[in-house]
Amino acid sequence: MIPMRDGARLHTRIFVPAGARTALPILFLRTPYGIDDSAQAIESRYKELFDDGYIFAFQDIRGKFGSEGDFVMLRPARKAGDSKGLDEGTDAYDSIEWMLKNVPANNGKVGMLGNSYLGWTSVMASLEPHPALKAIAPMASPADMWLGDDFYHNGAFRLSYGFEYAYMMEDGKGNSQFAFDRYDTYTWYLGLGSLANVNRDIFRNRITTWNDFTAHPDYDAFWKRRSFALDTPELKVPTLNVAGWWDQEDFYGPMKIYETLEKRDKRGLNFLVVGPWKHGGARVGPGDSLGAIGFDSATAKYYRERIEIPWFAYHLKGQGKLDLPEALTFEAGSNQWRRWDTWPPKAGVEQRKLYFGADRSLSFSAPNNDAEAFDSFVADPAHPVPYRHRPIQATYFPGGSAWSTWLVEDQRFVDGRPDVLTWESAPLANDLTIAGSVTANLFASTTGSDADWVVKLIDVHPEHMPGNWPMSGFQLMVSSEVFRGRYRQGFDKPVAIQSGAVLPYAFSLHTQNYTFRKGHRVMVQVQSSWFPLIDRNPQTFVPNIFTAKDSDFRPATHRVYRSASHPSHVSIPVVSSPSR
Ligand code: PG9
Repeated sequence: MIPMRDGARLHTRIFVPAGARTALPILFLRTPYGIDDSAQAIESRYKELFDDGYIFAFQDIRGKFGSEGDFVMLRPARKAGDSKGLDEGTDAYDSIEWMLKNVPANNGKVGMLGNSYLGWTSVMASLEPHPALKAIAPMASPADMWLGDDFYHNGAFRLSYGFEYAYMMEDGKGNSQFAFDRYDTYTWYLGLGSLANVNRDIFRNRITTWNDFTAHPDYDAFWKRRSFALDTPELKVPTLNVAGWWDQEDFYGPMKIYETLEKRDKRGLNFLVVGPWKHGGARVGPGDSLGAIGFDSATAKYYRERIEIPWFAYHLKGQGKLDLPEALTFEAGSNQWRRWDTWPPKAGVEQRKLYFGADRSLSFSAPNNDAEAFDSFVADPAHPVPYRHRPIQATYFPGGSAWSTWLVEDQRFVDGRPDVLTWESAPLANDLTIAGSVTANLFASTTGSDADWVVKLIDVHPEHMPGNWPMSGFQLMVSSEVFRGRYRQGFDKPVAIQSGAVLPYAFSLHTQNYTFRKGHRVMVQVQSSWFPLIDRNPQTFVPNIFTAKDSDFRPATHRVYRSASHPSHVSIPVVSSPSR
């Protein structure tokens, strides 16, 4: 029980390798998920590091499991220079101070690491760091819960995750799984009706984070205060940012943290590694495949052995040298690691527009039709498009949920739906490699007064693959995102959409490094629901969707335009120099 400056004591388990012949550095992990399994953890997911010679310290953060004090979801960092405040940074600082004095045979150097919430506690510790904190390797740390991480994306609320995670963390001091009365949560969430029913019938105002969702639907000071970008000081601690292209929870976060720190990195301490991983995928297993997609090599093992071990050995033991480019990305499709001196790359890449065309075609040729051509569909909140195959198990369903690999599911399961629009290219004559920013640029209208727009960039495998029938015609989502229409004039000011008006919606589908192979086709799909990942947009403007009435949810007809004056497209970063 390590005492903090305010007297609260934090439950910590420390493992010192038996018979170590030299003083060792400490690797420190701070978690809200419990530390009872830490002995197994150093024998499994941290084994390579432990075998390389480290003291491991695992700590329950304030208010969780064995630690005293109150848990605050993503406790905001105290203002710079605030010497009285408490946050995850001060708790890390006080713990490091105590460990240096009390843990036998430590070498005075500390590193921090961990996935997601643990990545975030590592990043928080590095803002006003203890001088002994010499390196961190945060994996999939969230950076902004409203713009792009676990709880919302561009204002669209991540219903299943937000509901289940808030309950898990705040129903008690440990972790609780919400007890759904059925296996397919799609029907459960649909039966819930308006989100106003959550507090009325289920949570009864007991779950603080849910109350915060309800009170702060827009991007207000509450969320900005929790955003990483705010007040970030000059980077002092060497930081290896780790992200996964198919991270179903926090991809925005590590990319945003890398980008933000890069602007504050005067000494070249900031690095980026992105692999073909699900959330935390680099931590366990070989990483030679994800779902049905193969990568030809053990990418996660490569990360752990060739990147993470040398990273900490260099910074905490003064061993070896660093052979890291500014950014290292795994290019799925060609299945190669690529080294970049900036991310996104500035040279050798040309931003090209993939236009939606007539007869569901997709090409680099802009439409030249004067008439207002469009494709349309009816979006009915009573029948939202599922985001993954049903049955949709609870997010962390004990014994297995398809949650962790949903981003690589074959999109054919929705391709035929009348409320999913699809445009597809001819088979590619050559490999097409992208590296950098993918952006959606829609011109769209609705008969309602609010609407969500989901855009997916997809690699369609050839239909005839006799050597590999299961992959024939497979539709792999390469980039995707959702945008809640009411925020098109600013995330802090929701405004109604004028019925029938053709309006531009431009939003990022993040960065990607991927090769569409010769013979494959490129596809874009547009739909307006992704349920229950994203809550249903009532399609009738109401000031706060969390308090909408059931009668506000109404079908609407959406149009996506593809004319010379309204050329909807997806912009992709085409690598122009194939001779890498
Ligand atoms: N994605 C998880 C998370 C949720 C909320 C806040 C921070 C992180 C996690 O895996 O820890």
